[in-house]
Formats: sequence, C-alpha cells, structure tokens
Amino acid sequence: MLYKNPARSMIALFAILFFMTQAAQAEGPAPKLANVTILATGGTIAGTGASSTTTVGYTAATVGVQRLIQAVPELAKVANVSGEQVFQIASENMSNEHWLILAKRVNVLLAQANVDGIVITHGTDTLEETAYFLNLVVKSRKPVVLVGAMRPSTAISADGPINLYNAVLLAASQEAIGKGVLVAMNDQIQAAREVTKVNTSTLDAFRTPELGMLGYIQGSKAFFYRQVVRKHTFETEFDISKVAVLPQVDIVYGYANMGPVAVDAFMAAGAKGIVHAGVGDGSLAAKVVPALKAARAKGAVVVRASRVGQGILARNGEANDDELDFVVADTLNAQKARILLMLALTKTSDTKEIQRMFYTY
Ligand code: DAS
Repeated sequence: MLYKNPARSMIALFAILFFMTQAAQAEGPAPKLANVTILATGGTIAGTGASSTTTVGYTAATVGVQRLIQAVPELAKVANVSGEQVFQIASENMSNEHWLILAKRVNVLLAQANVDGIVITHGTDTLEETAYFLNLVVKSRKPVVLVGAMRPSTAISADGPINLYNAVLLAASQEAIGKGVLVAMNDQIQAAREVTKVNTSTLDAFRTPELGMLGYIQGSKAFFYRQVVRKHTFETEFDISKVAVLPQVDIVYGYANMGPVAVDAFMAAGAKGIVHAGVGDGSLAAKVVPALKAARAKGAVVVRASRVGQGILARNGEANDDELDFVVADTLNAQKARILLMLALTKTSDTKEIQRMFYTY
C-alpha cells in the first residue's frame, strides 16, 4: 500500500498533480468573459409589490441597478457585468429627451474597446419603442439587448431575474453581434423592428406576429434561426450625436366616426409630422382628409399607418398617396412609424426621401 512506502506515495502524488496540470493546460485557459454594461432605466423589472402575490398594482422603478445585479449572482458566470442607473422611471413616462440621453450613452460606451455589449433594463410599456429607436441610431455591431419583466421583483416566480440572465448572456454572445438591437423576454429573442407587446400582463406578452421571433435562449445559450433584412445600427444613416431636440411627431388613431379634431389639435401644437393609424389598410375617413391635406400644406409630413398591427401598408391603396404627397409606413406599427418619421425629419422633409427610408429600415 502507498502509505507503507512514503517515497512511492510522493511519486504517485506528483504523477497525479502532473497529469491534472497537463489536463488543465490541454483545455487551455478559461475563456475570457465578455464585458457587458447594464444600463438601468426602471420599469417592472425594478418594481416591488405589497406581497409575493402582487402581480398587478405594484410600484415600478424602485430597485436600483446594483441590487438587480446582486439578485442574480449567476450573471458572473456569463459576463463581466457593470451597471449604470441612467433613469429610474416607469416606461410610460419615457420621452424623446430620455431616448437621446440613453442613445448617446450607448454610443459612447460601445465605442470603448472594454465594452463588448450592452443590456438595457426597461419598463415593458414602451420597451418596443426604445428598442426601435436605438435600432436606428446605435453606431455599432456590438449587441444591444433590451429586457424587462411582466412581474415585479417581489412576486412568486418573478420573470425579471431569468430575463436579465438571458439578456446578459445574449449580449455577451458572439451570435448576437451584428444582429441589430434585440429584445430578450420569456426565453425568446425578438428583433427591435417587429417585436410588440400584445398582452397587458402575461409572461409571453412580447411577440413578433406573422414574421416571427429570431430565436431562443435555452440552457445558457443563444440560438438564432433567422435574422432581419432591413438596415439597422451599424448601417444606419441617422446620427443623433448633435441632435438636442427631436421633431414633434404625433399619432392620430383611426376609428368609426372619427373627425379632424385630433389632426388640427396636433398641428396647432406644432407637430412637424402626423402618423395616421388608420382602420384597415390605413383608410382615411372623408371627414379627416381635409385636415390631413391642410397639415401637409403647412409642411407637416403625413404617414399613413394602420391600427391593425400586421401586413404591408400599400402605397396608393386606400388613398392616392402620390396625389396627397403622403408617405406609407410599410409594415411598421404606428408607434414605430412615429420614431422613424422623427429621425427622418432630422435629415429631410422630402417625402420621396422619407418614403425610401420607410422601405429601408
Ligand atoms: N408601467 C410599466 C412600465 O414601466 C411596468 C412594466 O411593465 O415594466 O413599462
């Protein structure tokens, strides 16, 4: 037996250590983890409820970014994580000013060699809008991933921690590079351009109807099955680095019996663009057309969108866009058409150029 012969014991011990070292060297050094910065803006993911069963009627935007990170120690296994509290708001209060601050911070960070990806924690109410805005103004191929939660951090089976873990590993992944701004919710990877919130409260509220999500996050790995074909991020022509105020663009919602009041009110308030979220294929009620024509005559750009949510908004379909000199939203929903029109107006008021942009992004 080894213990009866100390010399042989030492030789055996050294042999074991030698082979363990060889094995470790054969595997090579542990892979370097990506550096991911988490920019926190508030929302339910940072929310707290009165009890563990409170899943509605809670307070959003109460938990700070460091506590969000501390609540998920597994983050350290997938990335080197740092955090910044950019805002602490419920996202129904997100504004153009917030977007400019956030986008400028994202571009400064992504220009740094020591930042490999960014995760933005955000309220779910306007998450799709912030995602699309960033999709049009981020000047980098590095991953930018937005994430929220449908249940507050204090709830039984809160979805925030796993959503945050998935978002960080996605932002740290090679697979996410060059894919545009992404949304990671409910184990799914969605594209900023098409994702939309379709349910007021369920965990699967974020969907990409008809065109479909990009992939899944499963077992701490990102799986992509398709990618977007429209331009985004590193291919964008929009530059907000010197933009202090975005042009005012408002949305008029279409419905039976609507009249011109909303259009007139927005124009009186100084709108530079009107998105008309019409019924069906963007149909214009006869009572509204004069107001839209007057808006155009005053220099406002009018975009025909639809309240429907899916499908192509056909140019010269339900209205003579050539004659009216209107733009059509293609497949963008009204809230995203507003964002693209705002950015388009920072570059031009030429409707042919703007229509090109709606067929490009
Ligand atoms: N009010 C919602 C928001 O901040 C809460 C949430 O769902 O995140 O968007």
